[in-house]
Amino acid sequence: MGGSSRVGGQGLTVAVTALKKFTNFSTWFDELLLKAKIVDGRYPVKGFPVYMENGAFILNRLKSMLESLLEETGHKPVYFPLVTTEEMFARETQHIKGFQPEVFKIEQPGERERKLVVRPTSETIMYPMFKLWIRSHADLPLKVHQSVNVYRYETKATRLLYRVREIPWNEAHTVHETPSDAERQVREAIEIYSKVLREVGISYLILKRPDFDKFPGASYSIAFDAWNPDGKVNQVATVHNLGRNFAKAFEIEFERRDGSRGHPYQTCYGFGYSRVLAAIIAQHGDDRGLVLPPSVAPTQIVIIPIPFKGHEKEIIDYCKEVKERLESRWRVILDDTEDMTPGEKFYHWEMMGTPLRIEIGPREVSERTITITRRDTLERVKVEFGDLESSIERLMDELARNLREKSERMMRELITDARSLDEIRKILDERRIARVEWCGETGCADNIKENVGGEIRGERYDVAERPQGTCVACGKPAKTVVYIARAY
Ligand code: PR8
Repeated sequence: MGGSSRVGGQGLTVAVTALKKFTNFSTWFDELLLKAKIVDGRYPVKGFPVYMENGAFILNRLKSMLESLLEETGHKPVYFPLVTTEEMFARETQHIKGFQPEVFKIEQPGERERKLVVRPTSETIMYPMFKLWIRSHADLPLKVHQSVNVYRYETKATRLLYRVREIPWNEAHTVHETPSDAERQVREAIEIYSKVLREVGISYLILKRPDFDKFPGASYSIAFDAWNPDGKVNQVATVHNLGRNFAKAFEIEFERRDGSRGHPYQTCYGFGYSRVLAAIIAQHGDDRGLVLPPSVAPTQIVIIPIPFKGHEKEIIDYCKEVKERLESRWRVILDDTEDMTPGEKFYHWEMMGTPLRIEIGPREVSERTITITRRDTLERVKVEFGDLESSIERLMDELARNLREKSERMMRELITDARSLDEIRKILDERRIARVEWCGETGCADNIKENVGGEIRGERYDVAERPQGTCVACGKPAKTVVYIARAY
């Protein structure tokens, strides 16, 4: 999010917060997932949802958008195995401590004692191979990525898309000569993730997690926390600086330019596809259903003929002509089925979040015009056939920008300053995010967590915010400005 440090939360736009997603998020969200063919949660294994045609389509779009940015910046694609041994998995002490309770294990046939660990993330799977691949500075930087599923036996309540046990993500892992190379890589990763999220209009805070909440084995962790209508932030991606912790545990060594030997510096970062999908639905959707940014919409334009007795053929012919002109650039459907009225079709495609709807009746045919309705504002505009492409392009851009700006506004409005635990509690109860000053002590963080039902998510990474006063919990001089929210 941009560099604002205003005191927000002076009352959310009333018209906006009257939306169903703000008053009854779970029901709204769950109904929409099924109706819009995103995901079906009725599969009989908990935490393993079934992605339906539109959900799978959007995941694939996110994947190709992210992967092309990763590959443009020199990340090579790899595919590592799903499993490792318990011995390898236990190499890095903090890492095993963090993940032990969450791993799925496979008992090897005939060898009851030895089990295979199913990846909850791939550090312990990739790094033994990095040890073999890296010899000297000439092999660095090493930058690889893969889009795969990882598996975590989540102990917190599972939730469709937000907290699943089969997690579709992209993970990238890098190795560098110097600490400043690793720092630079952290910034590059943040930039890549920001670009993809901008493409889909998602707003978030980039937060440096407090030490007690960093990734197991990392030196520090940066997270993207997206706002959600129910007030629980949605961590859509994280970037971790691993320092040399894993390099030491996995004995990765290289020969430096001056001939000496040492351990390299590592980073890793993950982008949760299903959580980004959840954020797209939750941040942009409205009472009529999905509102999809053009970059990921399975259907970007739907053409709906408005039948008129005696003009059927010319209307359909004109619809086809329009479709032909558009389909080389956009994903277009001509909905000429006869089992639904135009009104029912409008309702259906609004539910599906299709960015633009074109209606064609006898008037459009005779005038050679096109009537276009935007999904986000439901505004209708009439354009000339000759201006078709440029008008569509402009409307798509405006729609994408409007979604992004509306979401950014909401992010700013949700942040509210608090000066006491009571104030924090009140802010969280109103489904907002509290900004407070904190002394940095874990005791105070625990105190806050116990008393307000939300947790310290961290301090801003992209904006320097200096504390002016005292810790919200103990009253001693504050060391940092942090954000507190409930989370998925
Ligand atoms: C790492 N190692 O593992 P991370 N449901 C949905 N999405 C999830 C879930 C879940 N249960 N758990 C995590 N994610 C590092 C970085 C390699 C890659 C998504 O980091 O544990 C979240 O968006 O922070 C999370 O930010 C991301 O995976 C990375 O997971």
